[in-house]
Amino acid sequence: MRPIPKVLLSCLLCLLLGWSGAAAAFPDVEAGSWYRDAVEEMTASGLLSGYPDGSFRPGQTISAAEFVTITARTAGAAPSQGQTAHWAAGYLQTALEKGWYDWDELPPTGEKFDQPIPRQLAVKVLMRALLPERRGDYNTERAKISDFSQLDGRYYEAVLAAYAAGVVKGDSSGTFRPHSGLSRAEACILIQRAKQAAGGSTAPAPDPGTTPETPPSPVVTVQGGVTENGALQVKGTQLCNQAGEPVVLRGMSTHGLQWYGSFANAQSIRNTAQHGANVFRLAMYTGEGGYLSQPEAMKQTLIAAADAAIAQDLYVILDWHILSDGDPSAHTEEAVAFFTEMAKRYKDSPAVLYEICNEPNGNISWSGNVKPYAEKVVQAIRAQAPKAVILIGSPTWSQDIHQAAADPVAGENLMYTLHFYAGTHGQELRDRIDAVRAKGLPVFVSEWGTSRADGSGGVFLAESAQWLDFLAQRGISWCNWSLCDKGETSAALKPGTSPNGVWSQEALTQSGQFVFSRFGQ
Ligand code: IDC
Repeated sequence: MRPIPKVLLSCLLCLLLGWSGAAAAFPDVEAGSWYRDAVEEMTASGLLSGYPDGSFRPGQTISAAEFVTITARTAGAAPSQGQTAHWAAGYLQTALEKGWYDWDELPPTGEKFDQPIPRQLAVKVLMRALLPERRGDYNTERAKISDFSQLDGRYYEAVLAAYAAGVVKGDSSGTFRPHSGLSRAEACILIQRAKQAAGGSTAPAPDPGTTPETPPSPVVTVQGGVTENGALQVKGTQLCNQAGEPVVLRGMSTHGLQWYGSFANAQSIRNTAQHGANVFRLAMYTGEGGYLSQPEAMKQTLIAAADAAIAQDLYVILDWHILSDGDPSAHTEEAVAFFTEMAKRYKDSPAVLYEICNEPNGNISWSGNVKPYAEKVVQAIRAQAPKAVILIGSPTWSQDIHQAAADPVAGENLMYTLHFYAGTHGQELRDRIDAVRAKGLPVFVSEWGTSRADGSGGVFLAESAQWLDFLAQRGISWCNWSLCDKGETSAALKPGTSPNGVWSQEALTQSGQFVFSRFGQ
């Protein structure tokens, strides 16, 4: 394609986006129409204008380039150096750099710039640009959207927030039509509503986290990796960094290393880190063909993965994944030997956390089996790594944290794991978390899934979001089950995904898209 001459280009920009700042009376914007006020106000403030022939074309579908540019200007953002000669490349580059959308949604190479922007993407861009702190209560907002199931997981948060903020209002049938385009008139209304909800200011939108527009969550946490946070410690019920600031870890758990160890390789870990995770959990099954039947091989897989995670600046959890072997005290000796060796090996690394019993279950009790086991293993780890954070499970697949709260293990930097699956567990377990924290028990969600407890069914994204909002409010860390390509809904990767390549959004399952989009929140 021949490049457009610069003069013509700036002319086009003026006309389309109204750099003259003059309010135009558009013949095709009828008096009394539902969008007229919005169009007039935005034209008057110089954010928008019409076409060279004087028309506004309210019914025309807005392109991605137009929508993002107007949003960026409304947010007071400046254009950066674009990667192509497209008239909007500069603003789109800024939007990309600010994380208002991801590379694959609107590649900077420009092939989607002039296509209609899907409504779900438009809302994401708008909310991130103008109302980055807003969240929507899933129960209230989801009820307003009759075609909620059509939404892609990665847009879920933004759309709920947009409904909550009144930026999007359902039509009479309650549909949102996430994959359809927006007319220019509709876009104008949405942008104006977001601008008003943000306080009407056209000043640059604040960076999320520095000057939030809504009151901060009860716990303000830092993220970041090991270099930034150093050795972890537990203060009260809160996980903190070396400096004593509340910290939150969010990331993935592997599936069983004996089956899906390939997804614990350096490339898979790098992929996960690049999506914003700061922790990686290594699920080393003890039973089911795992460590107890092939200790050396499993240990080597685990060590290689732990080292790869550390190389990516991630915290790493060494998980003694008891499951079918429900009583941890049946193998105390093996666990003591294993954790002694690991703690010796990693005693100087601030990155390593020890999870000593994934999910005790069956005919066992806290006081008779789990606590005595935990005391011995904690002591063994402490002999090598006096300060490392240790995660302790509880009966009923790590749900009976109330039993641990009534009779905790003595010592510092100990946390208790709570596991949930969004299709199975809900309010009752959330209430339990609040109850044990009130008693001073620090909680770490070292495993949760978007599926039912059997790893399948769903996915239950609304319920998952409610859980993650709950955890974020309390500064509770989590790892999601699981990073593998098994054909089950809890898996983050579609079957056949290579552990050796970079993963596009298409490689991620519905669960994976949702979970990866929540590492930062
Ligand atoms: C599940 C896996 C599934 C596997 C099964 C048995 O998703 O593919 O066949 O284990 O090994 C847990 C466990 C975790 C379970 C997961 C889902 O910690 O090992 O994985 N789950 O069932 N606790 C609650 C749910």
